[in-house]
Amino acid sequence: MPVRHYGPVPRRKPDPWPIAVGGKLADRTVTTSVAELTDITKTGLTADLHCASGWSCLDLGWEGVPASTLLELAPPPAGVTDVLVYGEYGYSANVTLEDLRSPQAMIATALNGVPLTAEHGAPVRLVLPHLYCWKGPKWFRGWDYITPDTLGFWEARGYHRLGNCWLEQRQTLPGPPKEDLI
Ligand SMILES: Nc1nc2c(c(=O)[nH]1)N[C@H]1C(S)=C(S)[C@@H](COP(=O)(O)O)O[C@H]1N2
Ligand SMILES: [Mo]
Repeated sequence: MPVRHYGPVPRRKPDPWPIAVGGKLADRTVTTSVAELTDITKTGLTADLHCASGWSCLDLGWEGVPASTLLELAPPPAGVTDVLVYGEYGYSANVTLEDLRSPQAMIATALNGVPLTAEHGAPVRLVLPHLYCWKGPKWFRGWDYITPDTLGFWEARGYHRLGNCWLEQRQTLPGPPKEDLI
């Protein structure tokens, strides 16, 4: 499995690893930790991981907590349709609430029977199998409730707002007209 990310692998792994859900549309910020979440529920998931640059890893065995558990702890304010999910050091991706509510959306702590390694996102990463995996931060730190015009790290640089891999939503820009291609 390739290792792919922007920036450094975090050197410190505080225990408890804090997770915060809030943002300016929320009336309060809910803080929790990986340990607290795994105490509530634990689940497994077999899913593929698709990178927008063209590779996929099939049938990965994830273990962790359904994203719905965190959504229940910190419910979205009325009328909110989008979140900005965060990783350590400010990495972010915008995701629709509908995508985050997917039954396969998971906050994963282990892969193929062993805890995540540092370079694959220890202690926790967000897994959204139907979206390109830039939408799933490694070293996951929570999310903010946002308006749909707020973009994440790659989305602000031209990557797709939705990023559904089955629809091949990689770039937002339309690209050159066909007659310009040689
Ligand atoms: N925090 C963080 N998470 C990230 C990224 C990143 O740059 N920072 N890159 C994403 C991209 S583009 C990919 S392909 C996957 C790679 O996961 P892997 O290194 O475990 O294969 O992590 C995703 N999660
Ligand atoms: Mo990627």
